[in-house]
Amino acid sequence: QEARAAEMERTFIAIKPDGVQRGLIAEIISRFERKGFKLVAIKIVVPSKGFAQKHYYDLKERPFFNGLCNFLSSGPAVAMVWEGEGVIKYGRKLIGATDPQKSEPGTIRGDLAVVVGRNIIHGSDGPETAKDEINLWLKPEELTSYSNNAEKWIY
Ligand code: FUP
Repeated sequence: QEARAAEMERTFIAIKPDGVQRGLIAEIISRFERKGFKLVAIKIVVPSKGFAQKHYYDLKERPFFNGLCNFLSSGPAVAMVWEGEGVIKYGRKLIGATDPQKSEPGTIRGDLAVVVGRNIIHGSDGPETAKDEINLWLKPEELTSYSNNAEKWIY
């Protein structure tokens, strides 16, 4: 059990300021939790503009970059690390397509958001970005590793 937990995949998930202001924290956490993924880190932070620019560095040439960084730094966000088999890819599935007009019903963005500039949640798009984003948002001591009773039924 311990050995398995140690090698389990992790992803970075953030509830953006719009999700927090709209009271969707519990709704979003609930979807990951009910699926069978495990929350191993969580905190609420107001990202600075500079921090938002670091987070979205890969998009720095895009026309919406400045607005996007202003938005991410406009209020409290919830930074989380979720753990589980396939959590990076399946987490993206739970979240849905970037543009909520194109996200399927049943997904977080499909059910809860309307426009791309206010799409309420972020999720790492691959193993490398997951590692980078976890390191950017969280200190090593903020990450936990634990077993729970559910996982012997999930796996
Ligand atoms: P995603 O990984 O689904 O969050 O999508 P991207 O990394 O491509 O985009 C990051 C954020 O930029 C999106 F969440 C919203 C914003 N964005 C826009 O505002 N306009 C666009 O055309 C594309 C993305």
